[in-house]
Amino acid sequence: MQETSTMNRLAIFGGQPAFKEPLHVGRPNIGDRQSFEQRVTDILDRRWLTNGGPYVRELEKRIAELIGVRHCIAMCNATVALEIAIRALGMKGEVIVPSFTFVATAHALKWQEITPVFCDIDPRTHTLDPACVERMITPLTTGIVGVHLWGQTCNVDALEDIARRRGLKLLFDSAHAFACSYKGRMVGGFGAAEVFSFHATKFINTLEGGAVVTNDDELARKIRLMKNFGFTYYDNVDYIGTNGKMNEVSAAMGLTNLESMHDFIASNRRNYQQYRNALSSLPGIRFMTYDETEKCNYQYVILEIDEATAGLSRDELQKVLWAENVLARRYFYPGCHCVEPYRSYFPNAGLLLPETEKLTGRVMALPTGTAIGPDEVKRICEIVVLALAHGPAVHERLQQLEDANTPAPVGN
Ligand code: T4K
Repeated sequence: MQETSTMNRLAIFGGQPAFKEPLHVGRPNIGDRQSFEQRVTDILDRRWLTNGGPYVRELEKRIAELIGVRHCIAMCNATVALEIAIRALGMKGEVIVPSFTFVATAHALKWQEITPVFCDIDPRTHTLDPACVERMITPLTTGIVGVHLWGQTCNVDALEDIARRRGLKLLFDSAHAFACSYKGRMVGGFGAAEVFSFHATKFINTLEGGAVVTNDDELARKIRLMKNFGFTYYDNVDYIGTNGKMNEVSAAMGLTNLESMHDFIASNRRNYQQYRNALSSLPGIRFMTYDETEKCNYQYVILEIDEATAGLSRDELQKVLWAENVLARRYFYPGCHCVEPYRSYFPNAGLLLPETEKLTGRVMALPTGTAIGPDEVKRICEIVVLALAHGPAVHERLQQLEDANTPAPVGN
């Protein structure tokens, strides 16, 4: 009896939603406002707003020092940074890439008529499975784009070995892995180049932004030209280029946020540990864990829900959470191979992607970041525990709601 009344507190049974305001995955981390405002004032006073201004140059220098690379080229976002890096590396034909990533990774290739060849992942790390990469290589393959998803690094050694042996260019989409390390070295120094995202939702944001980092002097020179229309000097264009420049206000935000980087990591790590303590031993739940000897930004809290053991599917659990105003996300459902234009190009790609297909039905990202505190995490965990403890009743209730045509809202 008492059990049922507790269960009835869930919003899907008519209880008050746990939160008045929605809790998002991806609320921006924001550093010291006064420092940011001071920098914006400086920008306005200087009237130097973009085109390689002093804050952009300072940000590039700070990032290169932090990562330990020779070059950092700041850009307007990571998608354009990927496009430019791919082009500067001379990738063409086919490039091997995971399907289990944000669609921008695949689009950056297809945008320039390169075929993304989707490769399966290691279910433990959610990153490219090197054995699958090797099997996907054809005479048309020119490169590999690995993605360090959730700050979980790829098997860099194995991918570098394949790239060397097979004469392929290796680029990393490191959008999620700023301030993370692999074997004690900072992400950013691997492959031919790596690309960071500084989008609002990322660990360090520049509002919108991204960067290419590399130790290759010639590649860096090319990328610098390409992101500025190919200009080598006033009136002199030496190269085909585009506009990939970062502006000064974005750089000011980046510099401000970098100053709070350790506080952001501390908040993220505290949330991560709290979620992990409360949820990781639940039957049917697998919690994404990280090598504690490496650096990690803990920007994502990732669960996998095995319906057979948990008693609820990922989508059911997400509906329960959305009804409580906890907007957990199904990143990256349904996988790039299942969205256009790739679905039409490769209708049977799923047959070669069994781990990706399994994971896209199970994975869920929970709200974290500096906008979320221990009270919120505690309440979210209580909801998950309660829902899973009453799997059959929750399942039945969701079915009733659906039959009554009032499904709880759901998004990715
Ligand atoms: N490679 C990978 C592996 C990536 O994950 C991404 C981007 C890229 C490449 C490309 O990087 P960029 O070109 O964007 O630099 C979001 C972001 O838009 C996207 O940047 C990010 N990955 C992806 C993982 O997440 P959506 O479609 O989920 O965005 P949206 O609008 O639903 O935002 C997520 C949540 O964040 C919202 O529910 C609310 C919250 N939010 C968002 C913004 C923009 C805020 O609270 N404040 C904000 O200002 O893609």
